[in-house]
Amino acid sequence: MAYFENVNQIKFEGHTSTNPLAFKYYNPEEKIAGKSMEELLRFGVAYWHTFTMDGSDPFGSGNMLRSWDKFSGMDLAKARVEAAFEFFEKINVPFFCFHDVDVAPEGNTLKETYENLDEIVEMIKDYMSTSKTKLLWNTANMFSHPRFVHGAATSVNADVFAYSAAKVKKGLEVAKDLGSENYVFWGGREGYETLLNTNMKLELDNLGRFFHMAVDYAKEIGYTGQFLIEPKPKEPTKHQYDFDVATGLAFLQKYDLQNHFKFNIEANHATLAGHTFEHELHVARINGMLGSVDANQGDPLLGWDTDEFPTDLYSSTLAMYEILKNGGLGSGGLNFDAKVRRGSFEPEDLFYAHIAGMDSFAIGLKVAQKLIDDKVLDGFIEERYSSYTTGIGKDIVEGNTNFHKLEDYALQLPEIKNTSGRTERLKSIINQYLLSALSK
Ligand code: XUL
Ligand code: CO
Repeated sequence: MAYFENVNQIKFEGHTSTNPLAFKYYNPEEKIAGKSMEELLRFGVAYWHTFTMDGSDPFGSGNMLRSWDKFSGMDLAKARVEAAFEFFEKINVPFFCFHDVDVAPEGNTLKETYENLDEIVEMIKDYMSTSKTKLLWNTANMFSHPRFVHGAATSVNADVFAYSAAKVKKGLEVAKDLGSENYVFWGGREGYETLLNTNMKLELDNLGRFFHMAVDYAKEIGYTGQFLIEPKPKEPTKHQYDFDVATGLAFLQKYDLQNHFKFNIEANHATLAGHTFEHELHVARINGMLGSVDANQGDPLLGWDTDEFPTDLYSSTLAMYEILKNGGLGSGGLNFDAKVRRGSFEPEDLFYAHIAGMDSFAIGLKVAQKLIDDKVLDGFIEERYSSYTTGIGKDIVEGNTNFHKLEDYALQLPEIKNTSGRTERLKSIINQYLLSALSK
């Protein structure tokens, strides 16, 4: 059965195409610095936003028109798998991602939940055997069910800690079974509402213990995918422990977990933390911790995680710049953790949204590669820091000086001269590069 019968295979038609169901910039085979766009961008579809999300918000009920919604229970779960693989093929993505509860309904007991999941995972495995679409990552949803009201691995309740461990144990088995390239931990309710009732030290120590047990279990079963932490500062919890990359990194270092994890960086989480997307990518990159990306964008006029499809070319360019500088994403990818707006409720909107996101990152990739080839920023930055390549600057970076010598040097300095940072000039160069890429 076809769930998207009005849509055929989405193809690349180039930037002059007026066909709404075609890529204008994303050409999977096109080579950028020797690698195909498909290999470099590694796009993924988020199962939850595309096949499970119904459009409901705190003020209104579900309104998405989804032909699989005529089913319920396990039949609905199976119909979603069929629809998902039809969608993956038509939009031509190499990856998808899911939470356990996105693909299979919870049963009345944990055992029943496992049985439901096993059945659907078998079906997914079957589809994957003939599909080019692979699993970028899976994860356990440990935030929706009321049992997680006080968190999962940081819950006040040891029974919830144990239940969460069981869910992640199962998730790692599923990851191994489906050949998932990564396993994600997003701490949905791993945080606190008020310090008046919170033992933060115990909660963080427990989170450290939980991650060590996950690392041990992956080793035990021979699962070799990359572990990823996805930072987010707030929502649903007022304060979340994995606030941003810097906070997450300090946590991993404190609990001696830094060699087992990297970060999955989401654009909208970065902006909620008061950072740009590229800031978070950069902090991860310079620490060797950039693992994967949840590609979306927020709305500067709204204060929450709006999870919009990414269409901001400035942001996609600076993001791709970081990713290229990182030498790519390794086993990671660009997962569209993004949902269509409530008003975009028709099934075709799922295609328009992904096309918009994929084209935006394809443009970002092209412009970023050109900025790197032409050493636009590298050249400027190299020159800006040139005082550290000779004389006293060289002594500083090579560790050949101390406060005594520096004081002697400062005392005999005539006049200190600084040069302009040229922010506006650099921004206008980026605009120039963006516009010239768009006209090709
Ligand atoms: C929530 C979010 C999650 C994670 C996976 O803000 O980003 O969907 O990506 O749990
Ligand atoms: Co996310």
